[in-house]
Amino acid sequence: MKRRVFSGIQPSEMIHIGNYIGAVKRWVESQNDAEKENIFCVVDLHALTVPQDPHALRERTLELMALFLAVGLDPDKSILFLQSHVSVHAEGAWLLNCVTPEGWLKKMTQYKDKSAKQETVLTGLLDYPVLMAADILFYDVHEVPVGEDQKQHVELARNIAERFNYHYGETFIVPEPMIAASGARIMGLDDPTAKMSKSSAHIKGHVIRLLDDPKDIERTIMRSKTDSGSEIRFSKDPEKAGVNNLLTIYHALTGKSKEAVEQDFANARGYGDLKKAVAEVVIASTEQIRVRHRDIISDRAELERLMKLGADKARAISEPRLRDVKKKMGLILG
Ligand code: ATP
Ligand code: LTN
Repeated sequence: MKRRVFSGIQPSEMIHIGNYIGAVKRWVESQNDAEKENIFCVVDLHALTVPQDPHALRERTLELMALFLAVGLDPDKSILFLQSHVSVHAEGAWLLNCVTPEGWLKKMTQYKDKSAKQETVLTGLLDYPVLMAADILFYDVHEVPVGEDQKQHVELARNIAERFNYHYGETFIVPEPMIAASGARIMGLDDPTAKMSKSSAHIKGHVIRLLDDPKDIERTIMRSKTDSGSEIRFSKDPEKAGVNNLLTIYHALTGKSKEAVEQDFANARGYGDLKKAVAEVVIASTEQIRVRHRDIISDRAELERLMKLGADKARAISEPRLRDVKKKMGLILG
Protein backbone atom coordinates (compact mmCIF):
# COMPACT_ATOMS: atom_id res chain seq x y z
CA MET A 1 0.00 0.00 0.00
CA LYS A 2 1.17 3.50 -0.80
CA ARG A 3 2.14 5.76 2.08
CA ARG A 4 -0.01 8.86 2.26
CA VAL A 5 1.75 12.20 2.62
CA PHE A 6 0.09 15.47 3.71
CA SER A 7 1.55 18.91 4.17
CA GLY A 8 0.37 22.48 4.16
CA ILE A 9 1.56 26.04 4.01
CA GLN A 10 -0.06 29.29 5.03
CA PRO A 11 -0.91 32.03 2.53
CA SER A 12 0.55 34.61 4.88
CA GLU A 13 3.19 36.53 2.90
CA MET A 14 4.86 35.12 -0.20
CA ILE A 15 6.91 32.00 0.51
CA HIS A 16 10.65 32.30 1.04
CA ILE A 17 13.58 30.03 0.21
CA GLY A 18 13.38 28.56 3.75
CA ASN A 19 9.82 27.37 3.06
CA TYR A 20 10.97 26.13 -0.34
CA ILE A 21 14.03 24.22 0.85
CA GLY A 22 12.51 22.95 4.11
CA ALA A 23 9.11 22.01 2.70
CA VAL A 24 7.83 22.70 -0.83
CA LYS A 25 10.87 21.43 -2.77
CA ARG A 26 10.63 18.17 -0.82
CA TRP A 27 6.94 17.89 -1.68
CA VAL A 28 7.85 17.90 -5.39
CA GLU A 29 10.34 15.09 -4.72
CA SER A 30 7.69 13.18 -2.78
CA GLN A 31 5.23 13.62 -5.66
CA ASN A 32 7.68 11.85 -7.94
CA ASP A 33 8.05 8.88 -5.59
CA ALA A 34 5.80 6.08 -6.84
CA GLU A 35 5.42 4.72 -3.28
CA LYS A 36 3.68 7.88 -2.06
CA GLU A 37 0.22 9.38 -2.44
CA ASN A 38 0.49 13.13 -1.89
CA ILE A 39 -1.89 15.78 -0.61
CA PHE A 40 -0.81 19.42 -0.38
CA CYS A 41 -2.96 22.18 1.03
CA VAL A 42 -2.99 25.98 1.18
CA VAL A 43 -4.01 26.40 4.83
CA ASP A 44 -5.97 29.62 4.63
CA LEU A 45 -7.84 28.97 7.90
CA HIS A 46 -4.49 28.85 9.68
CA ALA A 47 -3.60 32.26 8.24
CA LEU A 48 -6.64 33.74 10.05
CA THR A 49 -5.05 33.01 13.45
CA VAL A 50 -3.35 36.39 13.19
CA PRO A 51 -5.09 39.51 11.81
CA GLN A 52 -5.18 39.62 7.99
CA ASP A 53 -6.36 42.15 5.47
CA PRO A 54 -9.16 40.26 3.61
CA HIS A 55 -8.25 41.55 0.16
CA ALA A 56 -4.56 40.79 0.62
CA LEU A 57 -5.34 37.33 2.00
CA ARG A 58 -7.41 36.49 -1.10
CA GLU A 59 -4.62 37.64 -3.41
CA ARG A 60 -1.92 35.71 -1.55
CA THR A 61 -4.04 32.58 -1.47
CA LEU A 62 -4.37 32.58 -5.27
CA GLU A 63 -0.69 33.46 -5.58
CA LEU A 64 0.27 30.50 -3.41
CA MET A 65 -1.95 28.08 -5.30
CA ALA A 66 -0.33 29.31 -8.53
CA LEU A 67 3.05 28.83 -6.91
CA PHE A 68 2.25 25.20 -6.10
CA LEU A 69 1.82 24.66 -9.83
CA ALA A 70 4.83 26.81 -10.77
CA VAL A 71 7.24 24.75 -8.62
CA GLY A 72 6.05 21.58 -10.33
CA LEU A 73 3.26 20.21 -8.16
CA ASP A 74 0.91 18.53 -10.60
CA PRO A 75 -2.85 18.25 -9.99
CA ASP A 76 -2.88 14.95 -11.90
CA LYS A 77 -0.33 13.44 -9.52
CA SER A 78 -1.04 15.16 -6.18
CA ILE A 79 -4.19 16.48 -4.57
CA LEU A 80 -3.86 20.27 -4.35
CA PHE A 81 -6.56 22.24 -2.56
CA LEU A 82 -7.62 25.06 -0.28
CA GLN A 83 -8.26 24.17 3.36
CA SER A 84 -11.40 26.33 3.68
CA HIS A 85 -13.01 24.55 0.70
CA VAL A 86 -13.29 21.33 2.69
CA SER A 87 -15.37 21.76 5.84
CA VAL A 88 -13.93 18.57 7.38
CA HIS A 89 -10.97 20.62 8.63
CA ALA A 90 -12.93 23.08 10.76
CA GLU A 91 -15.48 20.52 11.86
CA GLY A 92 -12.83 17.92 12.61
CA ALA A 93 -10.82 20.47 14.61
CA TRP A 94 -13.85 21.03 16.84
CA LEU A 95 -14.17 17.31 17.52
CA LEU A 96 -10.46 17.03 18.27
CA ASN A 97 -10.68 20.09 20.55
CA CYS A 98 -12.94 18.00 22.69
CA VAL A 99 -10.24 15.40 23.31
CA THR A 100 -7.28 17.83 23.64
CA PRO A 101 -6.25 19.14 27.08
CA GLU A 102 -5.67 22.92 26.89
CA GLY A 103 -2.36 22.47 28.76
CA TRP A 104 -0.93 20.74 25.67
CA LEU A 105 -1.62 23.85 23.59
CA LYS A 106 -0.22 26.40 26.02
CA LYS A 107 3.11 24.56 25.98
CA MET A 108 3.64 24.92 22.22
CA THR A 109 6.79 26.91 21.42
CA GLN A 110 5.23 28.63 18.40
CA TYR A 111 2.24 29.73 20.48
CA LYS A 112 4.48 31.13 23.20
CA ASP A 113 6.64 33.01 20.65
CA LYS A 114 3.77 34.38 18.57
CA SER A 115 1.46 35.27 21.46
CA ALA A 116 4.26 37.22 23.14
CA LYS A 117 4.36 39.49 20.07
CA GLN A 118 0.58 40.21 19.94
CA GLU A 119 -1.42 42.71 21.93
CA THR A 120 -4.59 40.62 21.62
CA VAL A 121 -4.02 36.91 21.32
CA LEU A 122 -6.82 35.24 19.35
CA THR A 123 -8.26 31.92 20.51
CA GLY A 124 -7.52 30.57 17.01
CA LEU A 125 -3.80 31.04 17.63
CA LEU A 126 -3.92 28.79 20.68
CA ASP A 127 -6.02 26.28 18.77
CA TYR A 128 -3.83 26.36 15.65
CA PRO A 129 -2.16 22.97 16.31
CA VAL A 130 -5.55 21.25 16.74
CA LEU A 131 -6.63 22.51 13.31
CA MET A 132 -3.31 21.22 11.99
CA ALA A 133 -3.97 17.84 13.65
CA ALA A 134 -7.37 17.73 11.91
CA ASP A 135 -5.67 18.49 8.55
CA ILE A 136 -3.49 15.46 9.03
CA LEU A 137 -5.58 12.92 10.93
CA PHE A 138 -8.78 12.98 8.84
CA TYR A 139 -6.73 11.96 5.78
CA ASP A 140 -5.23 8.80 7.33
CA VAL A 141 -1.77 10.21 6.74
CA HIS A 142 1.51 8.37 7.37
CA GLU A 143 4.07 11.10 6.68
CA VAL A 144 4.17 14.86 7.18
CA PRO A 145 7.13 16.58 5.47
CA VAL A 146 7.76 19.88 7.29
CA GLY A 147 10.61 22.10 8.47
CA GLU A 148 12.09 21.69 11.95
CA ASP A 149 9.81 24.35 13.48
CA GLN A 150 6.69 22.23 12.84
CA LYS A 151 7.98 19.04 14.45
CA GLN A 152 6.35 19.86 17.79
CA HIS A 153 2.97 20.37 16.11
CA VAL A 154 3.16 17.01 14.34
CA GLU A 155 4.07 15.41 17.66
CA LEU A 156 0.98 17.00 19.17
CA ALA A 157 -1.11 15.51 16.33
CA ARG A 158 0.39 12.13 17.25
CA ASN A 159 -0.61 12.62 20.88
CA ILE A 160 -4.15 13.62 19.92
CA ALA A 161 -4.46 10.55 17.63
CA GLU A 162 -3.25 8.25 20.42
CA ARG A 163 -5.57 9.78 22.96
CA PHE A 164 -8.56 9.50 20.64
CA ASN A 165 -7.71 5.88 19.76
CA TYR A 166 -7.40 5.07 23.48
CA HIS A 167 -10.81 6.54 24.36
CA TYR A 168 -12.84 5.61 21.29
CA GLY A 169 -11.01 2.66 19.76
CA GLU A 170 -8.43 2.36 16.94
CA THR A 171 -9.35 5.13 14.47
CA PHE A 172 -6.53 7.43 13.47
CA ILE A 173 -3.16 6.55 11.96
CA VAL A 174 -0.40 8.03 14.14
CA PRO A 175 1.55 10.20 11.63
CA GLU A 176 5.30 10.73 11.47
CA PRO A 177 7.05 14.08 10.96
CA MET A 178 9.54 13.90 8.07
CA ILE A 179 12.25 16.46 8.69
CA ALA A 180 15.07 16.84 6.15
CA ALA A 181 18.57 16.01 7.37
CA SER A 182 19.79 19.33 6.01
CA GLY A 183 17.96 22.56 5.18
CA ALA A 184 15.12 22.05 7.67
CA ARG A 185 15.99 25.33 9.34
CA ILE A 186 17.25 28.01 6.98
CA MET A 187 18.27 31.09 8.93
CA GLY A 188 17.56 34.77 8.29
CA LEU A 189 20.11 36.42 6.00
CA ASP A 190 20.22 39.53 8.19
CA ASP A 191 20.65 37.46 11.36
CA PRO A 192 21.80 33.84 11.11
CA THR A 193 20.75 33.16 14.70
CA ALA A 194 17.02 33.56 13.85
CA LYS A 195 14.96 31.22 11.64
CA MET A 196 14.05 32.72 8.26
CA SER A 197 10.38 33.46 8.83
CA LYS A 198 7.48 34.96 6.91
CA SER A 199 6.54 36.96 9.99
CA SER A 200 9.91 38.72 9.79
CA ALA A 201 9.66 39.33 6.03
CA HIS A 202 9.26 43.08 6.66
CA ILE A 203 12.80 43.25 8.12
CA LYS A 204 15.21 44.45 5.45
CA GLY A 205 17.53 41.74 4.18
CA HIS A 206 15.87 38.94 6.19
CA VAL A 207 14.21 36.78 3.51
CA ILE A 208 14.50 35.89 -0.13
CA ARG A 209 11.03 35.33 -1.52
CA LEU A 210 10.64 32.76 -4.24
CA LEU A 211 9.37 35.41 -6.64
CA ASP A 212 11.90 38.14 -5.84
CA ASP A 213 13.65 39.50 -8.88
CA PRO A 214 17.29 38.51 -9.49
CA LYS A 215 18.66 41.96 -8.56
CA ASP A 216 16.98 41.82 -5.12
CA ILE A 217 18.15 38.25 -4.56
CA GLU A 218 21.72 39.20 -5.37
CA ARG A 219 21.64 42.29 -3.17
CA THR A 220 20.22 40.39 -0.18
CA ILE A 221 22.79 37.61 -0.41
CA MET A 222 25.77 39.94 -1.02
CA ARG A 223 24.77 41.90 2.11
CA SER A 224 23.99 38.84 4.24
CA LYS A 225 25.58 38.70 7.66
CA THR A 226 28.76 36.64 8.02
CA ASP A 227 31.65 36.63 10.50
CA SER A 228 34.95 38.45 10.07
CA GLY A 229 36.92 35.31 9.15
CA SER A 230 37.44 33.69 5.77
CA GLU A 231 37.12 29.95 6.26
CA ILE A 232 34.36 28.40 4.11
CA ARG A 233 33.14 25.12 5.64
CA PHE A 234 30.03 23.66 7.24
CA SER A 235 30.16 24.33 10.96
CA LYS A 236 28.02 24.26 14.09
CA ASP A 237 30.04 27.10 15.61
CA PRO A 238 27.55 29.95 16.33
CA GLU A 239 30.21 32.41 15.10
CA LYS A 240 30.09 30.77 11.64
CA ALA A 241 26.29 30.53 11.44
CA GLY A 242 26.07 32.94 8.50
CA VAL A 243 28.55 31.00 6.35
CA ASN A 244 26.98 27.72 7.40
CA ASN A 245 23.56 29.02 6.33
CA LEU A 246 24.84 30.10 2.89
CA LEU A 247 26.51 26.72 2.39
CA THR A 248 23.31 24.94 3.44
CA ILE A 249 21.28 26.89 0.87
CA TYR A 250 23.86 26.06 -1.82
CA HIS A 251 23.93 22.39 -0.74
CA ALA A 252 20.10 22.08 -0.85
CA LEU A 253 19.67 23.81 -4.19
CA THR A 254 22.55 22.13 -6.07
CA GLY A 255 21.98 18.68 -4.57
CA LYS A 256 25.77 18.28 -4.21
CA SER A 257 27.23 16.44 -1.21
CA LYS A 258 28.62 18.55 1.63
CA GLU A 259 32.18 17.46 0.72
CA ALA A 260 31.65 18.52 -2.91
CA VAL A 261 30.25 21.87 -1.72
CA GLU A 262 33.29 22.56 0.46
CA GLN A 263 35.49 21.50 -2.45
CA ASP A 264 33.77 24.09 -4.69
CA PHE A 265 34.99 26.79 -2.32
CA ALA A 266 38.43 25.39 -1.48
CA ASN A 267 40.10 28.07 -3.59
CA ALA A 268 37.71 30.92 -2.90
CA ARG A 269 39.29 34.26 -2.05
CA GLY A 270 36.80 35.06 0.67
CA TYR A 271 33.12 35.25 1.52
CA GLY A 272 32.47 37.49 -1.51
CA ASP A 273 33.08 34.49 -3.81
CA LEU A 274 30.79 32.32 -1.72
CA LYS A 275 28.01 34.90 -1.76
CA LYS A 276 28.30 35.38 -5.52
CA ALA A 277 28.04 31.63 -6.10
CA VAL A 278 25.07 31.26 -3.75
CA ALA A 279 23.27 34.16 -5.44
CA GLU A 280 23.80 32.53 -8.86
CA VAL A 281 22.41 29.21 -7.64
CA VAL A 282 19.36 30.82 -6.00
CA ILE A 283 18.62 32.91 -9.10
CA ALA A 284 19.01 29.90 -11.42
CA SER A 285 16.80 27.70 -9.21
CA THR A 286 14.00 30.25 -9.01
CA GLU A 287 14.04 31.62 -12.57
CA GLN A 288 11.74 28.98 -14.11
CA ILE A 289 9.40 29.27 -11.14
CA ARG A 290 9.07 33.03 -11.64
CA VAL A 291 8.32 32.69 -15.34
CA ARG A 292 5.78 29.90 -14.89
CA HIS A 293 4.10 31.70 -12.00
CA ARG A 294 3.49 34.78 -14.13
CA ASP A 295 1.60 32.68 -16.72
CA ILE A 296 -0.36 30.61 -14.23
CA ILE A 297 -1.58 33.50 -12.08
CA SER A 298 -2.98 35.26 -15.14
CA ASP A 299 -5.47 32.42 -15.81
CA ARG A 300 -7.71 32.75 -12.79
CA ALA A 301 -10.55 30.63 -14.21
CA GLU A 302 -8.19 27.68 -14.63
CA LEU A 303 -6.85 28.15 -11.08
CA GLU A 304 -10.37 28.11 -9.73
CA ARG A 305 -11.19 24.97 -11.73
CA LEU A 306 -8.13 23.19 -10.32
CA MET A 307 -8.92 24.24 -6.74
CA LYS A 308 -12.43 22.82 -7.08
CA LEU A 309 -11.11 19.58 -8.53
CA GLY A 310 -8.63 19.24 -5.64
CA ALA A 311 -11.29 19.97 -3.01
CA ASP A 312 -13.60 17.29 -4.45
CA LYS A 313 -10.80 14.71 -4.21
CA ALA A 314 -9.92 15.84 -0.68
CA ARG A 315 -13.54 15.53 0.47
CA ALA A 316 -13.80 12.01 -0.94
CA ILE A 317 -10.95 10.95 1.38
CA SER A 318 -11.71 12.90 4.55
CA GLU A 319 -15.52 12.88 4.79
CA PRO A 320 -15.85 9.13 5.51
CA ARG A 321 -13.32 9.46 8.35
CA LEU A 322 -15.23 12.45 9.76
CA ARG A 323 -18.48 10.43 9.79
CA ASP A 324 -16.68 7.55 11.49
CA VAL A 325 -15.31 9.88 14.20
CA LYS A 326 -18.67 11.57 14.79
CA LYS A 327 -20.34 8.21 15.18
CA LYS A 328 -17.68 6.99 17.62
CA MET A 329 -18.09 10.14 19.70
CA GLY A 330 -21.81 9.55 20.04
CA LEU A 331 -23.21 12.01 17.50
CA ILE A 332 -26.19 11.01 15.38
CA LEU A 333 -25.30 11.12 11.69
CA GLY A 334 -27.57 13.30 9.58
P1 ATP B 1 5.90 32.11 10.25
O1 ATP B 1 7.30 32.15 10.74
O2 ATP B 1 5.31 33.43 9.99
O3 ATP B 1 5.02 31.19 11.04
P2 ATP B 1 6.98 30.45 8.26
O4 ATP B 1 8.00 31.20 7.52
O5 ATP B 1 7.41 29.47 9.29
O6 ATP B 1 5.93 31.46 8.82
P3 ATP B 1 4.98 28.59 7.36
O7 ATP B 1 3.87 28.80 6.38
O8 ATP B 1 4.61 28.54 8.80
O9 ATP B 1 6.09 29.70 7.18
O10 ATP B 1 5.80 27.28 6.99
C1 ATP B 1 5.64 26.52 5.82
C2 ATP B 1 6.62 25.39 5.79
O11 ATP B 1 7.95 25.88 5.69
C3 ATP B 1 6.60 24.52 7.07
O12 ATP B 1 6.79 23.16 6.73
C4 ATP B 1 7.78 25.03 7.84
O13 ATP B 1 8.30 24.06 8.72
C5 ATP B 1 8.77 25.34 6.72
N1 ATP B 1 9.71 26.38 7.11
C6 ATP B 1 9.39 27.60 7.59
N2 ATP B 1 10.50 28.32 7.83
C7 ATP B 1 11.54 27.53 7.48
C8 ATP B 1 12.96 27.71 7.49
N3 ATP B 1 13.50 28.85 7.90
N4 ATP B 1 13.74 26.71 7.07
C9 ATP B 1 13.20 25.54 6.65
N5 ATP B 1 11.87 25.29 6.61
C10 ATP B 1 11.04 26.27 7.01
N1 LTN C 1 1.44 24.86 10.61
C1 LTN C 1 2.12 24.58 9.38
C2 LTN C 1 1.21 24.56 8.21
C3 LTN C 1 0.30 23.41 8.28
C4 LTN C 1 0.62 22.04 8.06
C5 LTN C 1 -0.60 21.33 8.22
C6 LTN C 1 1.80 21.37 7.77
C7 LTN C 1 -1.04 23.47 8.55
N2 LTN C 1 -1.57 22.24 8.51
C8 LTN C 1 -0.64 19.95 8.12
C9 LTN C 1 1.73 19.99 7.66
C10 LTN C 1 0.54 19.30 7.84
C11 LTN C 1 3.18 25.63 9.13
O1 LTN C 1 3.92 25.45 8.28
N3 LTN C 1 3.23 26.68 9.81
